[in-house]
Amino acid sequence: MKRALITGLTGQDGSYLAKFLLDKGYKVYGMHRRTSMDIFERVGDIKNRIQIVDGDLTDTASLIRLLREINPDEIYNLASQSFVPASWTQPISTGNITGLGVLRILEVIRLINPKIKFYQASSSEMFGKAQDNPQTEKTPFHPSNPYAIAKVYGYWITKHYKEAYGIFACNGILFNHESPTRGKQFVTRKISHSVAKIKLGFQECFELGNLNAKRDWGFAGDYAEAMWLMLQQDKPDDYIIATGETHSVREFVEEAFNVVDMPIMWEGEGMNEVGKYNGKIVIKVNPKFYRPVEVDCLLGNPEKAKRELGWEPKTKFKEIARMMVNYDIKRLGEKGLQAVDR
Ligand code: NAP
Ligand code: F7E
Repeated sequence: MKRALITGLTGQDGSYLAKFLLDKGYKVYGMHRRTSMDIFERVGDIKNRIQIVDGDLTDTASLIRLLREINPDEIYNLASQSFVPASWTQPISTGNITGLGVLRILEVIRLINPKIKFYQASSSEMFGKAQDNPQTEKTPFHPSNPYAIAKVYGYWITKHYKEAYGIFACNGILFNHESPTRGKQFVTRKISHSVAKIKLGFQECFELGNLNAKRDWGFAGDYAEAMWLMLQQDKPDDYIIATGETHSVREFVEEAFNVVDMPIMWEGEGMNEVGKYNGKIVIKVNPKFYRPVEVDCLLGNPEKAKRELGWEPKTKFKEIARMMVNYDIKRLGEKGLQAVDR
């Protein structure tokens, strides 16, 4: 039985990957940092089949202990401070977790067992003000926020440990991927949750930032398989994981409202733009949600992953919006606003 250690178990991707690896017959260890509340909602259904272990990417001693105790065959490093706006308000901890955290694990692998295979959750945010369109594995990085800059460090230190010490280390350069369990701060889930609240009469209107930003949005459930495939190849390499389609925040809003049969009309411009349904304002723009530097458009070319890993995205844009809105409607209906709107 192969053993895999996942950092970031409690996050969106951690839960999808844990389920995927359990289905493949792995013994799964999920790293969890101490929190004051129970945060295992995403892994509730598989919690009893996973070994939950304590550790923190900022605490090298905890990583040494874990690698000695578990001696995993594979490590998937999904833990990070992953919310871009928080990387401006907490730039140093973002650099420490998202950037230096990668080095800590790699160094512990090198010292304890350099045969452990390592997956690093790299990000399309590294392309930032993108130099090519679509972006490929050869596109130069131009990161535009402290999160992306920390990810660039993580990317290069992963490559360096492969080149310098022969560690089987891969970067998955994943474009945005969403799901019903996406954090509610991220734009797609903020929209699906708000649309559900409006549809059920809990709320009248919600606010967004830049409606024109474009992202290549895929489904997190499809992307977990790509992470695993990278570590099953003969040689370690880096891969773009994307859908090859880009859509604006505005399109996601329209699609989410279409799911509940509430077609939106846009009126006005810039900060004064509003979205209306049946003459009533349901969306406003608030400059509070604008970023000091925006990444305007990301679009990935997943050809290499298709060719070499045999991986392809299965879930289309409209299906993702439908899945998310329907999930939020069901959850709000069953649990009520107070239970879910924390
Ligand atoms: P997420 O939902 O924000 O989950 C992040 C995870 O990291 C959580 O389990 C969190 O624990 C954990 N974590 C944060 N700081 C930690 C620390 N100091 N020590 C140990 N664990 C820590 O992120 P996600 O969407 O699943 O993304 C997974 C990874 O892929 C992240 O590295 C992200 O940057 C990267 N990525 C994501 C996307 C995307 O579109 N989702 C795209 C490209 C790359 P708590 O639950 O305790 O906070
Ligand atoms: O923003 C715009 C915002 O926060 C997407 C992380 O998983 O993917 C994610 O980073 C876009 C941006 O994700 C609001 O300005 C408009 O252009 O959902 P997001 P992100 O910043 O793209 C990458 C690949 C990662 O690696 C990250 O870890 O939407 N936007 N209005 C808004 N965004 C938010 N959050 N809230 C708004 O109200």
